[in-house]
Amino acid sequence: MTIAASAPIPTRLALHHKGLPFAVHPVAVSDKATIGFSGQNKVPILKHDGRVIADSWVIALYLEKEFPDRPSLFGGETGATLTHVFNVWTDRELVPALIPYLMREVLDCVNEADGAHLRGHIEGAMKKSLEELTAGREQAVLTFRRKLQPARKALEKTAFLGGAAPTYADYILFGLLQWARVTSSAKVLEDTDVIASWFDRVLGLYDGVGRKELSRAERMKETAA
Ligand SMILES: N[C@@H](CCC(=O)N[C@@H](CS)C(=O)NCC(=O)O)C(=O)O
Repeated sequence: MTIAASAPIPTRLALHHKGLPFAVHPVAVSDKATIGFSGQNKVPILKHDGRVIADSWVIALYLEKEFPDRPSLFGGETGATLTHVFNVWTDRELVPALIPYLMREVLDCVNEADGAHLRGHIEGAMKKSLEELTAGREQAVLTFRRKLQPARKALEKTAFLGGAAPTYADYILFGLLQWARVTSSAKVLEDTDVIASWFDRVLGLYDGVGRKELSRAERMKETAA
């Protein structure tokens, strides 16, 4: 099983959850030739048994169907339906809320071609220039934290969004916050936030695969040393 990805965090955690071996092939966001075989232009893309599956949500459904005897990603059909709602909510509400806060630093982490590609993509989607988006970043992070309130309420009661153990919903939200951790040294969550404790728990899952990915601050420290 292989995945082509630049930031395929929920997909990677889903594969660990299922206990499946896999290899990751990183692809630059502007490099559309390499992923042309998939018939679309985004990552992650999963290759398994001669099949090619794109879109993280479609991949999660595929893994659940193909590997029903492995730990469930959703906890049944009702769980799958609710997780889909959570996935759409995260994509439509949380991602655009976080982008103004992070985008300037995200662009620092990529090469010129990817930077130009991402800038065009984000400015088109958000209908604002990067400079306008960045000007509102301090307000944006407050809005983002407020939007996390449903997850915060749930995590006051349970260790994971999935309950006592993690499910795919945890990986969806973790993916967004891990993207922030890796690309930005800005503080997305307050230390006392119950979501910060949950995030730390998810960083430690599967022998700490999340934690092994260096944060922006850790990378900067290594470069300075
Ligand atoms: N809904 C899709 C979104 C995929 C997506 O936006 N992927 C980003 C990287 S995380 C990408 O490939 N961006 C390249 C581009 O937009 O050209 C999914 O969850 O897989």
